[in-house]
Amino acid sequence: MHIVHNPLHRLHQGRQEMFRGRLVDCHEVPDRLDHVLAELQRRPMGPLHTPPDLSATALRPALERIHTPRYLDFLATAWDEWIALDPANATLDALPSVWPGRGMRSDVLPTNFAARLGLFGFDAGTPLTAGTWAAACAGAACAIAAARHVADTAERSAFALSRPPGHHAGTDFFGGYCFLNNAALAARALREHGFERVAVLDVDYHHGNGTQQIFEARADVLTISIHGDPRTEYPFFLGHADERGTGAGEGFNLNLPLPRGTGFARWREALQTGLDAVRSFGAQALVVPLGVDTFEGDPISGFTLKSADYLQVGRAIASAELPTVFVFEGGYAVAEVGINVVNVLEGFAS
Ligand code: SP5
Ligand code: ZN
Repeated sequence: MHIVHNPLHRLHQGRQEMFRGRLVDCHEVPDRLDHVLAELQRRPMGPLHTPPDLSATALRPALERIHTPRYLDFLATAWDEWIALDPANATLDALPSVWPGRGMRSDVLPTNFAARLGLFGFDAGTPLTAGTWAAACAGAACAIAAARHVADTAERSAFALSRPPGHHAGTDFFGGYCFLNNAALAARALREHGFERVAVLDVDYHHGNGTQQIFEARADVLTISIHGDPRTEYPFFLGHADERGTGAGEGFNLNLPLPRGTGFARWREALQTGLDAVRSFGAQALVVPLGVDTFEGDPISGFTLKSADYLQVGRAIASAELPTVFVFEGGYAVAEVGINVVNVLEGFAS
């Protein structure tokens, strides 16, 4: 398997996120990725690569295929604007605290920075830091490089080991620890490199709301997400079973919400339902936003998968027999995240 990792990921290092009226330490920490790298050194799945050009400038045309220019412009300059407000802000992260609620406007771009932060960000749990933009661009470059490798070579699988994660980020919003939608960028790259129909099968604990929003009106990308029921689980406001896509995309989104407490037997059935949909759709390539926050020990999630189960997850995904791009997403039991991710890859390769 071709593995592309983000050497700049540590530049994104949030300090705190809002939880129940307090700022608590961030769950999405750089050590997560380094645990996966360490496990890949113990159990190599293939050579490690880094994309030759990680710069925002090189990436901009590819990013604009998924994200809006005004959103990208905001992200690119946000940190400079934040410290221009007050030099003391250099030791703080930027978190939104005001949002355009229903009946208010998001078409007019405010001059005020806090207002723009809330216009583009949908939660107070996703700190924007000094290195966020550079890290997110490099991570997106990894996802695109992984997709191109699968499209351009005989090797049929790749893993983009990048952070920050991406599946909560939409065309023009960040949230859920995500800024650029790496999996959507990979799907788009596959579409542009010869695959007419691409499926995204999101196995992260949380609904992939950004990916759904990006592709909801399209028939060429089938989006599927298996996740905690949004009635009780983040991101709460999308991910219900009755969301089937819109317009030309009607019938090309499948949500498989499961109750908090769901174990592997039931989760595995949902995965099979997803894989059946991938097959009926006639997908020619597959993108798997790979979160392992379905793990029993995850501090912010509610499913009970065990480490050994992830070998079976990998095997089941391989049964689709498709060119496959895995993209790293969530998983916050830091000590086990490497074992769980590499178990999926090993099960897939076996
Ligand atoms: C990519 C991904 O998995 N994003 C998940 C974002 C979840 N954000 C909200 C989590 C709030 C949980 N806070 C629990 C704190 C317990 N100490
Ligand atoms: Zn998640």
